[in-house]
Amino acid sequence: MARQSIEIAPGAVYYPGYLDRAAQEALLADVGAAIATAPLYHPRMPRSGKSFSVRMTNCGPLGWVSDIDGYRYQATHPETGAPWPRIPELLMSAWRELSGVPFPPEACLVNYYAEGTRLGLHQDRDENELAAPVVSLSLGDAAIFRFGGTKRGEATRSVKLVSGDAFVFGGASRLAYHGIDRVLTSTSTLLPQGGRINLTLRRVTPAE
Ligand code: MD6
Ligand code: FE
Repeated sequence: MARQSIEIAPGAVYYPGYLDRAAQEALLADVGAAIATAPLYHPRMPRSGKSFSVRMTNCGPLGWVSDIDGYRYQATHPETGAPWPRIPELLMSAWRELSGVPFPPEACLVNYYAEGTRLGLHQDRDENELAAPVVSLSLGDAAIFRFGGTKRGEATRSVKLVSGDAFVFGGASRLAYHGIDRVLTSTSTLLPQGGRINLTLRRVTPAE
């Protein structure tokens, strides 16, 4: 299918409306099943131990976790001790279509934003395969996504991400700072409870 894509910065490509409503519903059902086995929880910040306002879980052989000891990838859920569920096939096919790399992702971080939650400006740099982009998909309420340069303090711009949008962060933008300033409540009917889900697919270990 021909898809609209907008290069926001070198290597940072935005695909508005990547998933149609039926695909969003199918993906939401898969993500709901994953959350039923790997419940959303509030990670804690390194050092301070303060909770993130966003709740998280993961799918895939590895999952990103954060606690008082730091950020890392691990194979099991920090609260249940169980392996993370598989990455849904719809996400694997999005990765094949959008990532531009011939190897599979290993982690899918699931972020859930209830009303009033946000995610501070950060880099995704806990992966050891920076040749692979991070592929992001959004479901539910719209959000204001802030995107900057690879150094803190560089100019930023904002993009409104709505349900079904994809965003690929690779190349010169792989280590760009980004975050979610706010969620625009009641702007989508996809999630019965409201709020926003963001899914980010990552390759964690070196591919070769
Ligand atoms: C979010 N996204 O959209 C947060 N990270 O809720 C991210 O932190 C992110 O969208 C790396 C690459 C793409 C992203
Ligand atoms: Fe990120």
